[in-house]
Amino acid sequence: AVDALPPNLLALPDGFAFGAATAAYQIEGAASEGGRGPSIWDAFSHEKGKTHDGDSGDVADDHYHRYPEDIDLLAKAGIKHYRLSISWSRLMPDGRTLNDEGVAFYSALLDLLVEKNIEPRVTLYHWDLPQALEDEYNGWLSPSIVEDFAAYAEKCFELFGHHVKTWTTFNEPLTFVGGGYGTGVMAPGRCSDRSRCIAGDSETEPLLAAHNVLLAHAHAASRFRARFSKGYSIDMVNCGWMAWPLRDGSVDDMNAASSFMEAQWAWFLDPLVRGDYPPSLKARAPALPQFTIEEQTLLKGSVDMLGVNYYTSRYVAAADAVYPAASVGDAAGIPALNGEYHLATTRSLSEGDPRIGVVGGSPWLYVAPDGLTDVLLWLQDRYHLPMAVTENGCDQPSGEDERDDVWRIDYLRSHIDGVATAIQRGADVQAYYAWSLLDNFEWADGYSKRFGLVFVDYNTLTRTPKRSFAWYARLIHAHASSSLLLVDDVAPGRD
Ligand code: GBH
Repeated sequence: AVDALPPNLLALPDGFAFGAATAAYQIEGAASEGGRGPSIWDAFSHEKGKTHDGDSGDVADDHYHRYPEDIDLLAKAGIKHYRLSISWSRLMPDGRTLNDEGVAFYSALLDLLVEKNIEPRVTLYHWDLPQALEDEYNGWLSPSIVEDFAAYAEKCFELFGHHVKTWTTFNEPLTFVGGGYGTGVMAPGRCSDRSRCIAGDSETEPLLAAHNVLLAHAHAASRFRARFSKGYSIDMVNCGWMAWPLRDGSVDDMNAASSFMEAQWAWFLDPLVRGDYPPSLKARAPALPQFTIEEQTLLKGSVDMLGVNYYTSRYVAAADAVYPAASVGDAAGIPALNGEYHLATTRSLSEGDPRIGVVGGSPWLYVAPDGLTDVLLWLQDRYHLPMAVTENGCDQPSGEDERDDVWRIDYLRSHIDGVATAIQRGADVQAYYAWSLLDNFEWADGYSKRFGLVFVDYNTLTRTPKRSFAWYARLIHAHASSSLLLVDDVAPGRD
């Protein structure tokens, strides 16, 4: 049945947390209200030709004004865990000076969540750097960012630490350094291609930005630990695909796949857990900056758990493999890390053969739930830390009914089942957050892609729960009461 719950649902331990996630710039709107300063995403989205139809987050879901309604939606679904991000330039319009209205907004939001018995998990940086810091010293490219970020983080800990126990410094550095400095398709839009970008060097800047992100994390985490201990945790959210060797039994492809996994995940996680970049990356990218001994000490062990965003997977072949041209691609648009492998969405050499999975509404999003299981096991094996799936979700192919979104239900069901399988095989996964609570501003794709459990009409800003919302509510209830049977019969809208 289309509304069936994940067969493995009850294999998820008691206390396993089901939540939903959002990010500030994607939902808040009110871009010039409440004393908010501009961020690099305001500047980027207002630049001609950077986003689909020139869309921006000026209004987005108007969550800034409608947050009580959105929190009510969480409460209605029985969602007890909510991942949100703070807009740095709303809290500190110039990156340093506290804005009382910004403090009041996040205090009210967090108060209401706690009042409704919903546990917030807060991300400090989901890509919206105060423009003032970009103007002053080129943001993440300058070592000056490290102290500014640490001071911002510390202020958030001080202001909101009584309500928030679980903190994330950064969301997906791989994505924002790749998009921001490699391909230039995300803010601040720097790259080497002068037909698209007025400044930048795609070879070196992603590596430098990532280096400063890691140092900023390490300093923020050390201040966090000076302030909090038991019951509190700090992490970074990383993302990537599972890379499976394309040709069964090919040692070259196995090496290519493992080197690809290290380029995506270990680029950030090796420094955070072990104190330094993975050797494979150092060998491949001579421009990779180096950490001093003191920096390595500060970095090592600076996360209490791992946040994992997962959407899709790829087959990976060695650079000399013969592959269908249509399936070639690179990962995050970071040339220094590419070139030694090819990515494919099919194992076959002939066009029209089955792909890794069906493709969703976004051309990169092939449905591969086994990839989630394998990513979690790969991370467990390498890092031995508790994990949370901090984002997982999809947009539906065009032509599918957006409110009767059985395609999305299918995606979520298979991936939650994939998490259960990973746990059964030894991964320590404690939470799962669906991306996203609401349809929202999907970065360069603007409002053309919808990932929400709740439909947002962008003319009226009316929220309408989709079928997947009711399904997720039922799943949470079934898991909490440890019974698939209990609620399977009362599903709304089943045929
Ligand atoms: C997440 O990134 C983000 O954290 C979240 O804000 C966003 O809304 C969500 O995904 C849905 O997209 O076109 O081949 O160059 C997911 C990782 C990395 C996926 C960049 C899309 C572009 C691939 N994203 N990627 S490609």
